[in-house]
This record gives sequence, structure tokens and C-alpha cells, in this order.
Amino acid sequence: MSISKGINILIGPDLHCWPTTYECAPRGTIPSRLVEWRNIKDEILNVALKHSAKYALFPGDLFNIASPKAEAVIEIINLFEGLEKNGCKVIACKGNHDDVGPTVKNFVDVLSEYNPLWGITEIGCYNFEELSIAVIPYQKPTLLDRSGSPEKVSEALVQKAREMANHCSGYKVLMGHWSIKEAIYANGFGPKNEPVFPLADLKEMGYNICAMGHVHKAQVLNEKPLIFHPGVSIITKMDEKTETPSVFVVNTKTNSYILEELPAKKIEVFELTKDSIVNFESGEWKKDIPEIENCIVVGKYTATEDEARKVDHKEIINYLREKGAFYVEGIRPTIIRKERDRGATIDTSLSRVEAFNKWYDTTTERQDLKSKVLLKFQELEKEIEN
Ligand SMILES: [Mn+2]
Repeated sequence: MSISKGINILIGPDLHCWPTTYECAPRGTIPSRLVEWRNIKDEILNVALKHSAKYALFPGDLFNIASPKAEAVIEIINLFEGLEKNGCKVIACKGNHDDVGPTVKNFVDVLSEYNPLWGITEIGCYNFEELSIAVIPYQKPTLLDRSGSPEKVSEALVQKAREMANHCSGYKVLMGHWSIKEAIYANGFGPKNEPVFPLADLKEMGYNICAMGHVHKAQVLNEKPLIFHPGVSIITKMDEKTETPSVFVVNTKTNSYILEELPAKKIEVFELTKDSIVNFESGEWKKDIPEIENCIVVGKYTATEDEARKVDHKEIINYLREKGAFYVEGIRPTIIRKERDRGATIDTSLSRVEAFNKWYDTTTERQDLKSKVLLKFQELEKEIEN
């Protein structure tokens, strides 16, 4: 490919290699989620080859947890080696999932032993033939501003990115593991009380591309310059059910991008109708089940206590397995109870915070404490999420 046509850059999502949620292989056999990850890895290699990508960027959360199994480290090395063997240079940095604390070596450091560009943990600028890349990996916010206050840390992030834009030359890429202020998370909420890059700042720093990991929902926030969150490579949580894990391929000449889908398991949620519940024995409920082959499946229904007694969860689960479900996460009834029917229907469609809020209203707990308790709960929720 001649320079006038530009080059293609593959930009990967949070890799999260390899999660153990929804694992269903019998003990002693190859974990099914590892098999899934390997398919995803192979597809990333295919996409790089198909588009003759000259660079592959991975903006953090290479591992799903900070203490991954040795096999996960080998998987990532295999992926990066495979890409480089095909002439695609890999640049990857640390995300919050990879971080174990400021002075402690982490598994991304292990990758950097193989190749310093595979495990970047410090802010820096890297100049290559066709482009330069400024990298702002995740780090503990207090290292960016001692106060740790989200506003101050955000200011520090913007300032670092600006400084580095001056050190970069030619086609400029900013890659990091931070939320963009205007982004929406997979749970439907935006970032709150955490360091962010305001979109308006990113737009005028002089970068051609800003690619940020961390947000588990793929989204393009601006076309030119191209500012986006690439999302996730594999689904690990219920609130990611609407995601289609993909990689981005960006052309430096046109600044246009395409998405290539990854072979990640999908989550399928179905709901049994009232008729199906009332006439459960008839087996009519089977027509409520969509195509679920190879999917992680959740079933729902709403029923009174009497109606719910007729519903045989085991029978439903067996049927889902017959139809080729990859993993049955559960059958989740919403039971309508007359004695405390205050409109509080709590099921998995609610976020934990919403469910807690509704539940609290139905209890006899002191309502004047509600806002305090809710605030604590939200903080806790935030810690779990991130
Ligand atoms: Mn992540």
C-alpha cells in the first residue's frame, strides 16, 4: 500500500483476557471462555491481516483482573506476537483492571519485559514512521494530582495530553484508559465523580485520533478528529448485553473507520408471556424462546405466587440447553405479592441502585435515612463497577 493511500490502524477494545464469568466447561476440560477468547484472538489477527494493518493499538485492560492466570499472559503474548509476525506493530498500555497499585509490578510490566511497547505503564510519546502515539495509561488518580479530586485529575489529564501533542509530529494519535466526559457506560449512565477527558478539549488538541479504553460500550463521540471508546472484546456482565464486541480499523488518509465484529458470545434475554405461565403444562411457553444457540441466556416472567408454582424452571433450563444455549444464567421471576404490592417490582432489568431504591421504599426502614444509605450504596456500586 502506498503512503498516499494512508495506512490502516487496528484499534482494539478492552481485551479483558480471559474472564471466568459464565464459565460452563466441566472440570478438567479446556475452559469454554478460554476457547471463546482464543476465537476472538484469532479474529483480531484475521482482521489485521485482511486490512494489512500496520499498527495495532490496545488502550488498556489487557487482562480481566489484576492477577490473571499465567495462561492469560501467554494468550496476550501470542496475540501480540502473531500481529507483529504479520508486520503489524503492537502498542498496548495498562488499564485499571491491570493495575495493582503505584509501586507494585503488575502483569502489564511482564508484557513490557517482552517488548516495551506491549506494556506501557507510564505517560509517554512514541514516534514512528507514519504516525506518533501519545499514551496515557491508567494510573492511580492521586499520582496525577495529589488531591485525587476528579476535577483536578481531569485538568491534569488534559494538560498532559496537550503537552504530548506538542511532542508528537505528523499524524497524531492519543490513546489512553480514561472516560470521555460525554460518554455513556454500558449501564446507561455517564461518568460521575471520576476523572474524565471533556470532549471539547480532545477536539482541539491537534490529535487525528483519540482512542480511549475503559468504557465498556463502543461509541464514536466525534468523527473528525475521530474520538471514540472501542468498548469490549468479550462480554463479562449482564449490563453489556446490548454490546456487539468489535475492533475498529481506521485509515490515516481518509480518517474513516470500519468496525469488524468479534466472535464473542451474546447475551439473550427472553420473557415468557402471561398465557405461557398460566398454561405452563401445555408447553406453549416454548414459542416464547428466541434463537439462543451459543448465547448466554436469561429468562424472565412476571406471575403471582400461585401462577409461579406451575412454572418448572428445570424444564425450561433443559429446553434451553437442548436448543444450544451456551450458558443459562438463570430464570428470573418477578413475583407479584398482594400483601406488599406497593408497585415495587424488582427484577434484573433494574440496576442494582434502582432495585435497592425500590426495595427500600417497600421496607419499614426509616425513610429519613434513605438518601444517606443510597449514597453509600452508590459509592459501593461504583467501586464494584470499576
Ligand atoms: Mn475495562
